[in-house]
Amino acid sequence: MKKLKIGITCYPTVGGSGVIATELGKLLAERGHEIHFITSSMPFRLNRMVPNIFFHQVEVNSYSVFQYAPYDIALASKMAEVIKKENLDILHVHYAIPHAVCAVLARDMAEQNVGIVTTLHGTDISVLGYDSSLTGAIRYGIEKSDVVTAVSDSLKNETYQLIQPSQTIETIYNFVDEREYMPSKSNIKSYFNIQDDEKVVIHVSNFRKVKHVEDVVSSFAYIRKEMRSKLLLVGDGPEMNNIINLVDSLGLEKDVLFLGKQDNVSELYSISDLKLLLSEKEAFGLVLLEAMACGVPCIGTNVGGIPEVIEHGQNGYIAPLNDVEAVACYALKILTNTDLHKRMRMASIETVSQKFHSSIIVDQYEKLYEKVVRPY
Ligand code: GMT
Repeated sequence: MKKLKIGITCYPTVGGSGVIATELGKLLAERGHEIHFITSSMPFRLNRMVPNIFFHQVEVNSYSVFQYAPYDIALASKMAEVIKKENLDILHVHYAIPHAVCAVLARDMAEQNVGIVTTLHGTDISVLGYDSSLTGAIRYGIEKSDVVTAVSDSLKNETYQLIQPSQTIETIYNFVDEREYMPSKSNIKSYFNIQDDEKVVIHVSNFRKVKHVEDVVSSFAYIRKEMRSKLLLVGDGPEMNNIINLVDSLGLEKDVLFLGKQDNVSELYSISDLKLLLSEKEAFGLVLLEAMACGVPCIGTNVGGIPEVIEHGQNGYIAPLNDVEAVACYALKILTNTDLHKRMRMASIETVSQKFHSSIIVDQYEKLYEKVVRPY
């Protein structure tokens, strides 16, 4: 296809939507497109020099007349500047609010025919969509975009129900870079003093309330009663204190390892036997895909897009929300049966390569771009 000039906006700090936006930009650049990140800081996954990738920083100044610094206006102005200066074909924004609305404003300001692609990631609908002060703006951003995608069918349907836009939404699933997330034999169990005969359960998140990390710990308490095992908790966030208290009150201090934020999560997956994601809201669950790509079967809740990633009984299990006993039961089934674990491990790797392979997903985005590139 024709090589395009594509602007990408996302929240550049830690978070699944920023990861997807950045990884997509990197893969598109490898395919020869020119990528312009327009963000408030360098996206954290843009940690090495990549040809064809440029970074335009949005500077938000604070003046005493403003009660709040005007990020949205600064972003729209920067987008308009980049659209004109670089002659962008496409502006692909991740997360509806305020990015889709800023893109529409920027297109007007630049008076240029740039195509706008908006990708919905989850909380932009499942949390902000319930705020009546924002629904009108979300609907506007969606309807004025040329193309809108959602990261799962579940999020697409929730958007139709909640926002009721007169715009078609296409599901394009998330992906991982298979060169980074793959099964590996590296054995770093000894770094954490984990014995070879101990099973390792892992949870990775931003420790927000919606992630129900307390359910992960409670399920692990059941597992720990039945077998020698360790729980790795990776990440940090507002619920951390409550989780530390829960671990103490259950007497699990020796068996729960708090690892904080980590860059090389794939190494941690290489020593993990099982992943738990027990959220009450989850549009997709990118961390599931990362684990599965490394050959780690997952148990997740019957929520949002999780059942589109975990095939119950094939590459893991789906449990009802809040049902920690059911989670523990499924976990013990996987951890005590070597054949089942092996089968689920292989199925996990296959799911990632058949249904979510980065080349399939990037092809889908390229097709959409082709559809919306406007003649000048
Ligand atoms: O999970 C979070 O709280 C972060 C959030 C984000 O905006 O980065 O993640 C959302 O987007 C990810 C990438 O598409 C999805 O994998 C997550 O499921 C989604 N989070 C929620 O829906 C809660």
